[in-house]
Order: sequence, then C-alpha cells, then structure tokens
Amino acid sequence: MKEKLEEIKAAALSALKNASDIDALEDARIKFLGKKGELTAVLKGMGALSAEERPKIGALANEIRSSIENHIDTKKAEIAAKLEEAKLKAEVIDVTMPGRERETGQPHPLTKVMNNIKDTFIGMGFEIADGPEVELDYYNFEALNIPQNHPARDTQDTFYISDNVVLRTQTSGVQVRVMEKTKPPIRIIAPGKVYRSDAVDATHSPVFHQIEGLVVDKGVTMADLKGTLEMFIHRLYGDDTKVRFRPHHFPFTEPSAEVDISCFSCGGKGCGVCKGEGWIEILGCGMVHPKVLANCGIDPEVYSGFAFGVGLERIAMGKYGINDLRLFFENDLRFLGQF
Ligand code: 2U9
Repeated sequence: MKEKLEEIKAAALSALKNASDIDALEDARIKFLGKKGELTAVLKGMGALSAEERPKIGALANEIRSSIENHIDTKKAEIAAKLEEAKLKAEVIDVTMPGRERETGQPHPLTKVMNNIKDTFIGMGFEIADGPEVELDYYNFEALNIPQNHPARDTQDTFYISDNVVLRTQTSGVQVRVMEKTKPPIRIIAPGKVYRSDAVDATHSPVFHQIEGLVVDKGVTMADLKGTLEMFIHRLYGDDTKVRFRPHHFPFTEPSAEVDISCFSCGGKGCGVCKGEGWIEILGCGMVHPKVLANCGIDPEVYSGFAFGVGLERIAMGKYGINDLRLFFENDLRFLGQF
C-alpha cells in the first residue's frame, strides 16, 4: 500500500508539473484528491491493514495529500502570475503618444447674429412668433395689401407650390396670423427662412433669413418706431452709430421708410464698403397700413402699429465684414471656424 501511495504521489506531481492552466490543475486535483480520486480509493482500503500498519499508512497518506495540495497552490500562484504578466503586456499604454484631438463646434455666424437680435428684442418686451414657410398666397400677399398683378409681386417672385400656395417671401404671414387671433397690445418679432426666385450671387440667394417685427396698440406712433429701431441698431452696432430714416414705399406700411446707418467701416467719411456714401442701408419699416390692420380684424380707427423687416445675412455680412453671402451656406470649416 505504501508503494501504491508513493506511485500516486509521483503521478500527481508529474501531472502538476505539466499542468499549464487552471483547468488542468483542477482536473489533477479531482483525479488524485477528489471524493472518487485515487488517494481516497487507497484510504478506503485501509480497513484491511493491521492495527500496527494503519497509523503509519494513514500518516503517509496525509503527508502525500498535503504535499499534493501544496504543489497545487504553488502551481496556481505561478499560473496566475503568468496570466497577469501576459495581460499587462497586452494592455500596455504608451503614455507618451499624442492624444486624439477633439474639435469643438460652435454656433454658425448666422445663428449667433440671430440670437443676438432676438435677445435685444426680448429685452424690449417683444415675444418671438413662428409660422409656416409654405404659406397661402393670402397670408403672404393679399392680406398685406399686395393683390394679384401688384408690381410688388415682381420684386418678390417666389416658388409656387400651387396657384394659391407659395414658399413665403417674407415672414409677414406670421404677424397676420397673430393679429387675427390676438387683441392688441401686440409686440412680436417673426424670425425665419424666406424664399425668392433669385439666382445665386454674392448678394442674392433663393433662401435667406428675415426678422420682421410688429407692434400694435392704441396710440403707437412713428416716434415709437424710431426709438425702438434706434435702440436695436445701437445694441447691434454700438451707441456711436448714426441712424437715418429715408422715405420709401411698401404696400403694407404707410408712411414707409428705409433705414441707413453710418458706415461701420469708415464711420461716415466714405469708403469702399459704403461705396463712398458714408451710409449703409440695413432695414425697411413703416406704420402698418390701415387696410392691413382691417384685413386682420383690427380697427384702424382705434389701433395703430409699426412694422419692420431686416435681412439677417445682410446684417451678419456688415457685422463681420463678409463680402460674399454664399460663404454662409457652403459650410467650409475654414470659414465657419473664424467666428
Ligand atoms: C404686417 C405688416 C407690415 C414688414 C416690413 C419691411 C418693411 C422691409 C425687407 C428688409 C430686407 C425685406 O429681408 S428684406 O429683403 N423688409 O423692408 N418689412 S416693413 O411689414 C409688415 C409685416 C407684417 C402684418
């Protein structure tokens, strides 16, 4: 029996020596020390031994068991260390490598100027109104005193979806809808995309952005119009900017005016930017035509109002000294990254 035990020990140690992973170690443990293992089988046969031999064989069996167990533990630690080393090698990080650059985005220059303008009007108590870009002929033209065959339809030629549905040429339909639904006082701006059947060049685009404004209340006068627009212009271009109102004609306002500002490039002396004039036109405005108020269900005998319209691209071009409108829509990052 002693020989059998020594054999088991030798076989176990050789199996452990060759074990290269944790599974092989576990197989060996079960084979030699498990409940149905070889050592246990020998111990079960100890009943047949003499009383003298039994404790000796018992002691030897225990010694062999703990020797195998110790070998298993040592081998386990060895394999774990090897695994850890391989893992560290595979995951090695070169901390001297340059990091990956992450580019941060920023608002489009038109968005920046639009937000700036919205903030200015919100600060003056205006609310922002929104409406459809695909608009009924009635809201885009008729309600604004531009009937069929009116010459103003030529300057605002647009894309027709059908005979009476167009892509809006101005955001004015938004104000018409607000007036239909709201009892004055009304103080709104209507920012958004508008469309014209224009060929693309440095100053024209078939789609651009407007901010139109409307104030209607009892006793609103041209003085309110001038004060509001002067405040807006000073916020946008600085307090030193001079403002000039020049008589003009629009079908939807009476009287009407165009507004010029002293040239932001030369301060009014005359230069290439203002074509020697010293002034630059930036918006149109006027007192809402009584017929337009009546069209929208507001009694022109009781209420009066003023309106204005600004082209966003033109304002942004002036503010940033950009001479070609197409740059806004080409999305060249070398251009957009400058703002
Ligand atoms: C209602 C009544 C009146 C809006 C106005 C202008 C003058 C104007 C142009 C500026 C440059 C259009 O983008 S642009 O080409 N707009 O000059 N717009 S008054 O008047 C209104 C609007 C709505 C109910």
